[in-house]
Amino acid sequence: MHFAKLISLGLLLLLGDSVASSCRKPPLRKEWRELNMRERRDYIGAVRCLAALPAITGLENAVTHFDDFQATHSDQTPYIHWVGHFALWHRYFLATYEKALREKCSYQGAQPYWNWSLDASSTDNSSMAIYETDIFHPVRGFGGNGKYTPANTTQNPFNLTGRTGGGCVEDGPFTAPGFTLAVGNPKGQPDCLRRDYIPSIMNFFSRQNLVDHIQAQSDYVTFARALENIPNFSQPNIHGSGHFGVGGVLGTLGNSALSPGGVDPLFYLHHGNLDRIFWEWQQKDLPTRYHQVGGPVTPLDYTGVNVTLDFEVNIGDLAPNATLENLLDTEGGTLCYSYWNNGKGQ
Ligand SMILES: [Cu+2]
Repeated sequence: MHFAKLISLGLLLLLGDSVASSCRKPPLRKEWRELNMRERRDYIGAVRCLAALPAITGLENAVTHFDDFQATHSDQTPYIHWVGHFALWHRYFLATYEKALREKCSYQGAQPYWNWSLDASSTDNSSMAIYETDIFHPVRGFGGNGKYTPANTTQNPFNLTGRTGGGCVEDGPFTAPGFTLAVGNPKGQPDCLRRDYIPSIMNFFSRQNLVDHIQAQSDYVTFARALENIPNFSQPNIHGSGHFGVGGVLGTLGNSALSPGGVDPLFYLHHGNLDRIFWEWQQKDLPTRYHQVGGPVTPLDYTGVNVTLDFEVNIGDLAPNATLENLLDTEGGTLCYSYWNNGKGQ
């Protein structure tokens, strides 16, 4: 009697568990500096592996599977920024990249993020300290800046000042010719990864007070709008921090030909932090924030049609379309990851 009861209880538990979610043991994302040296090596090795696999999408100029992701982002760029689905499109894109690293390149860990607010100077916009952390270390991170290269007005349409680089990244794991980017360049002439640090943007756009302001928003629509702010360099927006603070004008992340930035391997750590900020905001009221979206379907059209829970995002051949509702829960089955120590770090 007792035994039979135990068995049926066990069956019920098993059943309940499998119905509740198909996401078991979600990879736990950490800040880059929380990874030990072996974990960092594994992650960088997996990115290099992705960049050695052949392209599968057939998108223009894509040669490697790493290019596939860059080409998908470039293709979709006109539809996925300053819209209600900005955060969820990028969440899906990033999770698909994480999945590719794990499934195609035997990576065992989670997608790391770069919490730039930890390093931004709160008083000195010209401080270079943010670039002197392990993120940009040649061995413990992703390598550093390119050599200073002048830019003309066509290349610098926003007339950004304070550029410090623009040439090929010279050290670390992503230098040419071992690592090159085919998308956005003439066929058969892949370019090196370039960086063009602009410290004033990096420090000004990454500060914790901006993140606090965004996370204090009471609903999805105001949160999403605060997250992107306006496409104007006179006002800080945290999305612009990594893009233009690292990519500047001639760098891969800031390159306006690949608007709003090509895909430096650091793109995924920068967007990882935006997703962590979004995830943390969701945790404050999960019952509501697992089921709430809004904001414009068309970029910057704040009085027009809003996205709804059944709105589908598309990342081309990288993964099937997904509804926004399915992307709100990072452990709901369509997605399966979470954040280590509630995204709070050590
Ligand atoms: Cu984007």
